[in-house]
Amino acid sequence: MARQFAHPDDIRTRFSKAMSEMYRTEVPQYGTLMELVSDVNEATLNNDPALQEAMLRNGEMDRLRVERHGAIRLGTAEELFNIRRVFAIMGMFPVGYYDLSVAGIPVHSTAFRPVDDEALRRNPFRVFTSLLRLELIEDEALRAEAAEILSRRQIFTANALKLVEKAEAEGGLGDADADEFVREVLETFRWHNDATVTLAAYKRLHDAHRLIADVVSFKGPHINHLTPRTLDIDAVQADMPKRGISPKAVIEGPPQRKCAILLRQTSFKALEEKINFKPSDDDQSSGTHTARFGEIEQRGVALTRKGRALYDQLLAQVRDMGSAGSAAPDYGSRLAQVFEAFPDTHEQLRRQDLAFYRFTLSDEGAALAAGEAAAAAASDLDALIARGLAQAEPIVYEDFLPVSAAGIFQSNLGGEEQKQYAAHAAQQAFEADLGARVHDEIALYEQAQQRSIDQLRSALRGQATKVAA
Ligand code: OOG
Ligand code: NI
Repeated sequence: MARQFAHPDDIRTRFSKAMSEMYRTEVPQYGTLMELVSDVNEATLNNDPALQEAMLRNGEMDRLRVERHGAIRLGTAEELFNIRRVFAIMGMFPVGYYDLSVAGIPVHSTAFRPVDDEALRRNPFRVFTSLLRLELIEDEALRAEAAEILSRRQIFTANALKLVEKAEAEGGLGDADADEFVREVLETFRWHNDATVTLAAYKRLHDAHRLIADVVSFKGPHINHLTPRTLDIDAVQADMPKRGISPKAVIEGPPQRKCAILLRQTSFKALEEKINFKPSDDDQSSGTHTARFGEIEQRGVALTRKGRALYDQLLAQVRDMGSAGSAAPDYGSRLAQVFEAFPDTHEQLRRQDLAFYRFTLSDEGAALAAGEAAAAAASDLDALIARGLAQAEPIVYEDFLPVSAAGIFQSNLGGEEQKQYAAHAAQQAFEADLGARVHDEIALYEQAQQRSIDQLRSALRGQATKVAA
């Protein structure tokens, strides 16, 4: 007889809830932000019945309340390998490869998240996970010192690793084990005021790059932010100061539009932490470190490869104009102006193959008589939509954007930090460390869209063969 296992989606929800509770006690501004986002979301839905209806229809309303992402930065290949095993138990898999070295940040990253429709609908919790690239530290002695410090730490509790092995061997975790797993894994993400290095060592690492100090000096990869999803990022950004939060000046990503695309994000510095460094004879042992910050995001429709290419091209154009000096209009105006070239109705986005949609039968479509259903099953999607027999719902973008992520990293690292690293993506090396290939995010959206088309056609064929009552 099959054993009863806790469902991975359920373990993920328990974990994401535990993480949110922990972060709320560690970073009080996170609690304030959650209240603001929830107020703005409620007001947005009340003012926009069509949005409310669409979200109810898509099953998006339930997930909105629990939706958030976090981020961690790891130090070694072994840590990355094991975090993949941990996340797999919660139904989270590596999606996408992000090379942040192009933006002067010595990491490369993936996002662990659910991949299938149902799991995403239940709880799309994601963790943006970066791996430090020690090979980008120029100073050989410092590189060796960092590697040596990292090799001595164990970021998982012995119990967490034991439960991972058990889950892998048996195919899942029972309910009590799942609870224990959540408690044990939470320890990996916890903040520690005690550094594992002396203040002098911290300073050396910090001088090489702030991020290197953040990864190497502590016992574990503390969760550095937890981001709720808002339905109106401009409203939240505007209201933040009223609640004592000061966001970075610029919202990353596309401009405000009628049809939201991809992802818009903004962040704020949350805390300067007091740190107890390892005592040493010639240095004091107390100091500070800024690790944790806050962030909000608004998600829009996922783009096809063609749509994404257009997005990247327009964003590059905005940035190039900026380097034209003081004659150039400010960033917000440039962004709005350049993005006028990006179609802004769902009809155009769909017909020009710029964005992904989930196709469903309308009530009229579902009520077609057998003969008409047979004809409808064979006709093309545009025709079905034009006749009101089917509708196209935007597929939400579930991933991240490298240029935006770089902006978020930069803002909490202190802004000015800009080391020049030669751009070099190393996806194969990353995957070797991870012990798995990362999913191609665009292929996942393509498949989701295709599944919906297949389901729609097969529903119509089913209707066609129904004997009239
Ligand atoms: C991750 C920054 C990237 C996002 O939402 O783009 C990120 C980090 O600072 O570790 O979280
Ligand atoms: Ni983030």
